[in-house]
Amino acid sequence: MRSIEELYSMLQEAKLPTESEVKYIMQKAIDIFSTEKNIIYLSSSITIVGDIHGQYNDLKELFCTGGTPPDTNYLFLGDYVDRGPMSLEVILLLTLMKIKYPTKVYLLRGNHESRATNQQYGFHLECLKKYNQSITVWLYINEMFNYLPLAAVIDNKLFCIHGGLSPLLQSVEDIKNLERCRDIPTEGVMADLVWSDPDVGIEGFKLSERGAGFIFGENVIDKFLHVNKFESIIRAHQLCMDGYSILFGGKIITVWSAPKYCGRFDNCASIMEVDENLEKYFNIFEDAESSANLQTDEKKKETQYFNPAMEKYFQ
Ligand SMILES: [Mn+2]
Repeated sequence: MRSIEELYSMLQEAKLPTESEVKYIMQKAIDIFSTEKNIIYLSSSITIVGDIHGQYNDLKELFCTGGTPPDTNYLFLGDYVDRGPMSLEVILLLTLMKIKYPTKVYLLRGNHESRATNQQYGFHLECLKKYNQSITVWLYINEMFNYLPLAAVIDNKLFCIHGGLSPLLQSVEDIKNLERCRDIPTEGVMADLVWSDPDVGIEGFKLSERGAGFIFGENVIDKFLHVNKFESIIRAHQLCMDGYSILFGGKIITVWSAPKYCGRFDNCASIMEVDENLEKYFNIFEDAESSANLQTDEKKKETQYFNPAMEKYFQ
């Protein structure tokens, strides 16, 4: 059995551990996630990352852009697996990063960190293919997913989740009481947190066309922010062509971190840096392939400062 240090170095080069090493990694991760509550309370400065979806090479590009822990604090908003070709490498690298730097790296659960979902959208097949038709690795990793926390709060002001709000959710206290260490149910607060989406032009909640969760309007967001004394909701879960989207004057922000999503979209990706004053900066990055084609000196790491007055240009 190799050490965590050795396994971490291997994953930097996309080399996969053995089945029993995956079991060992997941057990260590479960030990750490078990000590975290349903909502984790964090402090700025911190960099927030949206969906990755198995795009390992682009994740490496993300770390080139945003720095690596322990120099940068990270909060990942979920959806590490499915769709892309290297879900195993992504989730193993991030899990090892969590084990190595448990107070510098935080991982939330997305709707794809669920057996029912990742059996359908690529992760299950990838595990079988890379582990000689054995289902064991897929089972170990899904067991770990059951321990991922559901939400984070930064400086008591920014409420962070994968998806969105729930009609059954009044206060954050309702999240604290959830029995989270299980697969994501098809309905209820836990499901809605990872499945829901904000929408313009609607009032209240409507059932989502995704088949789980809800879409919700500005009045829902206003009420939730007011009741819980938060400034903004930071979430992922929806593809943004610019890498991020800002709705309702910044009351809800979507961060998307999978460039050229699935190889089918020509979208940018971003990570959102939150500084000590809760100022937000979107660090835009390209997919690994496009980035490699650029000469280093012309490589442009674009940072955009979030100014609510410019919201209309961003949508
Ligand atoms: Mn999602």
